Amino acid sequence: MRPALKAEIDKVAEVAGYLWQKGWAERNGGNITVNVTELVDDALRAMPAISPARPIGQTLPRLADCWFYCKGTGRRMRDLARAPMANGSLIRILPAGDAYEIVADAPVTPTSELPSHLAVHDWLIATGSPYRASLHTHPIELVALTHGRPWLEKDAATRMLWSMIPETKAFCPRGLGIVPYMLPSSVELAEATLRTLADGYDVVMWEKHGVFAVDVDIMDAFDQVDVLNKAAQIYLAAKGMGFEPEGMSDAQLRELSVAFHLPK
Ligand code: 2HA
Ligand code: ZN
Repeated sequence: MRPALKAEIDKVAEVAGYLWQKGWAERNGGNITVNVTELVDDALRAMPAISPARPIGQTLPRLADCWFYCKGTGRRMRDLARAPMANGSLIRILPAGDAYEIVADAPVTPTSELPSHLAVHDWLIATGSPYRASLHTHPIELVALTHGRPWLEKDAATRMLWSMIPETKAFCPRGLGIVPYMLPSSVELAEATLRTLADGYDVVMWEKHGVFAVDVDIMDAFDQVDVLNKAAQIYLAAKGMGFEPEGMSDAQLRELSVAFHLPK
């Protein structure tokens, strides 16, 4: 395997370990897909498939001949951290963009969320985005927040989380998009996620379930979720001490945006 591709998969394994350590990845919770097309060499391209072609369930012509590393369905993040190619696989999308085949290393079936992840990757390509990684995980304090009705109002959680510690706005400058509760793995959830990403968020909160994040690579996607969840922990720590945290002021948040050239 080319060193650049191995390095990218090693990053996925490192992040999978963090997800487990943080308690965000119970059992087989969460999934990861990374578009590795630019990292695949001719030797790998020439390799025969080790699975029959399987339908994606939709046609995504922009993904024709693209390659993805995908966590395996039912696999545990804590196992993927040790053995990424035994708990995930490299797949190739067929030229028609409606089916995929597994190429390496083992015939590990990709995440059950593959259709929604691939729809997001297709949209990222359509918009000319440099983002190549998508992450779904269950960060405890962020999920807890979505059990409080006021935090589900558009940008209410974003405003509060940004105001807990300056790093949050600096490193998650587009904030936290909100998707109301929908059945896991449903087409409706996938479509609502895409709409919310298209609204300009990199991290989307699924009410009472988890987050879906995109970024240039898996480490950056993880970092955005990590800073948001840290802010939620600070909020809850202050509440646990028995008071409502003051939060940074609007003026202080504006000052930060100017100093760091942030988009919002
Ligand atoms: O893949 O977390 O929501 C397991 C999940 C689905
Ligand atoms: Zn989930």
